[in-house]
Amino acid sequence: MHQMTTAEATVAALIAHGIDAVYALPGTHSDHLFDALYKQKDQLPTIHTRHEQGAAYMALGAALATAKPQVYAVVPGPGLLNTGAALLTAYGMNAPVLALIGQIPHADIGRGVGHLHEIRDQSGILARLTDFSARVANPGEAARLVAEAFQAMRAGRPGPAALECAIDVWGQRGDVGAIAPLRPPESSIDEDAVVAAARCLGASRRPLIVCGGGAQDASEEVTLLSEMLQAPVLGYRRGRGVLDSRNPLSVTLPLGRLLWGEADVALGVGTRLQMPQQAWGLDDDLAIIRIDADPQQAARFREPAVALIGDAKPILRRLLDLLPAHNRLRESRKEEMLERQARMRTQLAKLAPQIALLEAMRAELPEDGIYVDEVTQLGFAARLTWPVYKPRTFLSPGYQDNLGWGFATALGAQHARRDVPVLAISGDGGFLYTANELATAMHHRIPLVTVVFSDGAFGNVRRIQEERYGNRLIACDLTNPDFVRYAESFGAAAERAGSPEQLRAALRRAFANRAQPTVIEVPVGPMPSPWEFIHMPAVRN
Ligand SMILES: Cc1ncc(C[n+]2csc(CCOP(=O)(O)OP(=O)(O)O)c2C)c(N)n1
Ligand SMILES: [Mg+2]
Repeated sequence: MHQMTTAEATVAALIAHGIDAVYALPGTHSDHLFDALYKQKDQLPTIHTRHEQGAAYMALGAALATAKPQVYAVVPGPGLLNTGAALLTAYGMNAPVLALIGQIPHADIGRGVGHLHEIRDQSGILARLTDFSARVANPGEAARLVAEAFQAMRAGRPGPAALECAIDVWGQRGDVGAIAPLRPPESSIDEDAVVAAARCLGASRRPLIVCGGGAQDASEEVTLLSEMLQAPVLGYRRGRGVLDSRNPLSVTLPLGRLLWGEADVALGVGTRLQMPQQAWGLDDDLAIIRIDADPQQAARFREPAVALIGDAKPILRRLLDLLPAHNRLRESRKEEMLERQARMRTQLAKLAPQIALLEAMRAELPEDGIYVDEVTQLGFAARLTWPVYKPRTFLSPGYQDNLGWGFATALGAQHARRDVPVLAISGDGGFLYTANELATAMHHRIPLVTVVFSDGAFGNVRRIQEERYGNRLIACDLTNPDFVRYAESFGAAAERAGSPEQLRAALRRAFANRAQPTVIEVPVGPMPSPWEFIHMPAVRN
């Protein structure tokens, strides 16, 4: 037993769980916590931002880039709500982000007295936003609750967790027992189900593998399985990079949809399988096998032929052991897939302006460099055409498609992964959501490279108004700052690039500069619509 404050015990528990940074914005409700962080600042640096959303997005980006849990700390009420979109996105992306949130004095919680930053039912709000949340009520339970939060972030379907603590409780001193992680829960593999999956896949004539974010740490296994089955692997936003894009069996939309239409067995790995099942259709000629950490998810649209519940990697390992005994002889689909990919590229060439800029960026971002996506014309096209060579190098916001997430998320990715370059792309609309965090990039010397495509509009919204609403344009034109001068005013490196060639040259300079963040503005015009390649009609029914 040690005598410690709640805050000291919490910080010691974070360190015991391997946390090496806390993304944070202080305030009076967390003064004791920040004092405890001060005392451990060599082991556990605090990275402060200029807005709470920046702290939460940075934790999210760090979690996505490292596959490890990350932590942010903010004041209650407005501080918490300022992190709301990031916490929601972390939930949607199953990202292990721990939110440490302040609270008003313990004795007044729930009384509606009007304390600074008081918010009605904060614990109820946290419980809606996460699958695990708790209030730390004394120093003795801090370490245990931190350990439970970390366990919950990894058990079953991963995701964020939240701990709140009252302003007076952070500073309370008391006896603190063991500060250590809990053992991960035992997981077992349903052997009968794996045999059934091996039989079904082994007998299939046209298998398809669909990957989501839950497959990111099973790249090797998916690659081997795809080879064994000669099965194409579809990844769209979160599943990109599980199978290297240079592999002819690696597909995105819209080729994936055609393959869905032809498949007799589809294996979903760590994916909601929402678009294929809801938009592309289901029929009795398609057997679905699911590998998912969440049993409810696996059966959401239709009871699958086989459900394998648990972590994808060990389940796929077992499947790879069993499959050879059941697998039919298969001819290589390499030539067929190369030919179909080439044909699809001709169709996608409709997106030529986006593709030329994306190719320029891909040519300069090293193979293991991390691309962080945004809800922009370039982003929509990147999801279809950007070649991804390694898992966790294509960070896209999943079904929240949360405009403005990108820059601060990329900042977190670059902070946590100093060893590789990180490239954030953004429209002029999305960038200004968190562009203030350029100050954070300067202060903490984070050499993120950002490309801002400025068309003076919420271009996506504008095109929809033009094409579908008789050109009645509303709330879509933007008055921009001079992005180069704006970035320079923070001390960042900045330049303007007027063509794909100029963008390449600017990026080469930017990636060579590890001392500073860089912003490159690329003025662009209206771009062709990507929707025919994304919102596609059913191919089965
Ligand atoms: C949080 C959030 N708010 C609003 C939207 C709706 N939305 C989707 S794209 C878009 C415009 C994006 O503009 P910009 O970043 O400039 O990219 P562009 O379309 O011009 O390439 C908007 C407002 C969204 N996806 N997320
Ligand atoms: Mg724009």
